[in-house]
Amino acid sequence: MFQRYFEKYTGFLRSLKAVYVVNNLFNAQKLAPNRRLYKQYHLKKSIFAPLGSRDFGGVHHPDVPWIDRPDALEALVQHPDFGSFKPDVQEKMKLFLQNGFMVLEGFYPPTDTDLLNAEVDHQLSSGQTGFNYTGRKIFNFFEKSALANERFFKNPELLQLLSFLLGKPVVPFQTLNFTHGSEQKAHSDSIHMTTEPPGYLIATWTALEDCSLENGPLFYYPGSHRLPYVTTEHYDSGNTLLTIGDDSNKRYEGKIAEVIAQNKLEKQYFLAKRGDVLIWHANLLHGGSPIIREGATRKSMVCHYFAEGVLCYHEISQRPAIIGPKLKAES
Ligand SMILES: O=C(O)CCC(=O)C(=O)O
Repeated sequence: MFQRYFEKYTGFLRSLKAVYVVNNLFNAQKLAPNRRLYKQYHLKKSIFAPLGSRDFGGVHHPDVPWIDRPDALEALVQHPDFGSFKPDVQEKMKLFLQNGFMVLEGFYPPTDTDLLNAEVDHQLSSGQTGFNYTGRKIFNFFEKSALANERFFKNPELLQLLSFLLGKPVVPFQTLNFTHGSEQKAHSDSIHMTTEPPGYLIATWTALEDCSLENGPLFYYPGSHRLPYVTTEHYDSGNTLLTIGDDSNKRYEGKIAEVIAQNKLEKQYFLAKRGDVLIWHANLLHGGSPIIREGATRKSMVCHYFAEGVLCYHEISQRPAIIGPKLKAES
């Protein structure tokens, strides 16, 4: 109930770390597995307290995801399960190491995307679902739609591929549905969904209608996933002991704009066809382009997955991620 209200709330309370601590206490059971992880990562603090990259003192656990290691390509082709993927997917995985993303063209047939669009429209118009505080995102639609949950979020073929890429089983964490482009500035998901060790997040972006340069397509910077992770330690977040800096996210986006300019990164647009699925690396810089044609829709769905057994938190809002048992893969 509180959670539902807070999803839409944009005011001052969002900046108070104490509010998240209270929410953590309400979710004590879901946070309990973190006790073991805090010990493992030598974190000497309560599992209910705020949590951020600063707590790790700049020293990361040596478990680097296998796709980010220098010998990744060799390890990939020699992996005993590599041969179980179709040849075209194998080639895409090799490019994933280099680019930080891959596209599965026409992964979903039009019947699936039509059904999901109809469910989103129906639930929006009947008030069963709505946009969160951003005004653009329908948060965790999978909780209200068996189709979104089973066919899209927990699609067995995707779960297998994502788990293979991360080298650990994935834990489905959250979904975001869009009816219009996000127009979100370039960012890496790792600032919003962070892991220790870093890099144990992966995401899918599914086109539920065709994209063009006019309806705010997704964009990304190939290869940017190899740059160092940017955390609140790398820009002036405005965070204090008790509060999250008011415009921490805006300042972060400013920092990322600098990183893009310094590294002369080249932007590419994802002019997706309905049913295409893009998979991106935790640290790939990406965002949503401006909507050129006023009112143009751009229906899409984003799914985020953590790896099992790592510590998950939210670096911008400095709090542990709450991963409910019902969010876990059913298998
Ligand atoms: O779909 C978009 O426009 C961007 C989505 C995005 O950046 C995200 O979910 O992290």
